[in-house]
Amino acid sequence: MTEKLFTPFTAGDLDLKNRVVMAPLTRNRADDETGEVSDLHVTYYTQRAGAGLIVSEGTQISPEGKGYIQTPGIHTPAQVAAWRKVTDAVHAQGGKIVVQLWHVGAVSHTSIQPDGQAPVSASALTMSTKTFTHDGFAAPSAARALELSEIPRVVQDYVHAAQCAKEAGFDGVELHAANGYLIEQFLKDGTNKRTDAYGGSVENRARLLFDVIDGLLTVWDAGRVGVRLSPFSPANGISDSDPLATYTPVIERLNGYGLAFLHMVEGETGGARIGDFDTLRKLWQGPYMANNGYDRDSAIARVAADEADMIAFGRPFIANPDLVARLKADAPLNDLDGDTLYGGGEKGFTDYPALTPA
Ligand code: 8OZ
Repeated sequence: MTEKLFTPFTAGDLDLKNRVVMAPLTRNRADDETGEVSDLHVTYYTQRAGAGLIVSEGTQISPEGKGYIQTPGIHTPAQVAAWRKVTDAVHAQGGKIVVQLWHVGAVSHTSIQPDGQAPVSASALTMSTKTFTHDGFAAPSAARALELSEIPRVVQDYVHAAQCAKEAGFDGVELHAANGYLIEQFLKDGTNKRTDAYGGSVENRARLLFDVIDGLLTVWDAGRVGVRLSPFSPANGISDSDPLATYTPVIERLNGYGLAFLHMVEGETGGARIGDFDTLRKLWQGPYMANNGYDRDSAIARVAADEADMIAFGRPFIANPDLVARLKADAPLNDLDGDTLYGGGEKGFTDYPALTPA
């Protein structure tokens, strides 16, 4: 019997050959100066094209949106040309790939920002987390609050990146609105202390999210735009005093857009499945992509029960390029090498073996 997890699914305008998604995974192997991906990325993503959908690693929309060394961008012609090799190669294997549009906000460091400037956020604050700099792990620098007058420029940076994504041949975009980065710094009340139209009420805190979505929809059809949320995650030291109160109206409003999918981090990335995400899941009427801590059995069961349409796997996809084939066959998985997650070259990136060598 073919489990539903392995059957085709249409997420908005995206026709997927199965419901197993490669989750976005930061690997820090892009050119630090230019933000370009390399031929190694072509190999890495092509090896994983058995996924129904690949969500690229977080990819910054602008120099200001960068928070870690060696992460790729999608805002220059050279970055577009480099990504084009990846998308062409994935498509040649019958895969689909969307780019994750990322602005880190305050999770950055002056040594990574253009001209050594302070990172930007909803409010003046310093995130309690670590970023990776040229000198190793470091606390983020103090961020300044974006001026009201600057917000249209930030939205325009997302629109520009979305246009670049189209030129690079992606099948769509995923807006990274999770894990303590810029959009979440506006959404959650632990980081948003603004007193203007972008702070205070949930409607105001969600204004940037919806401004950005409206901007993306000037470039892409809604059926090619997904959104990633992590309502309950304390990632990067973020907090909200009442996640259900914040995210209930957000999800209700997202329902009206006809988006390709909602990608929900159910709990904390790489950590516990905390929070009442089931309540939020029931509010969502579109394609639902569940993420966090799934294994073969739980993924098969959740999709079979119609509680999720797609399951995004992160770490299993790092160590198993042919994850879908292995899950189908109930074959053993390779172990993950924790020392080669971030930075370096092909070791731990493109050298994990497939069951059947390509
Ligand atoms: C791990 C290391 C650096 C960044 C996220 C983009 O949590 C990330 C990330 C994860 O969404």
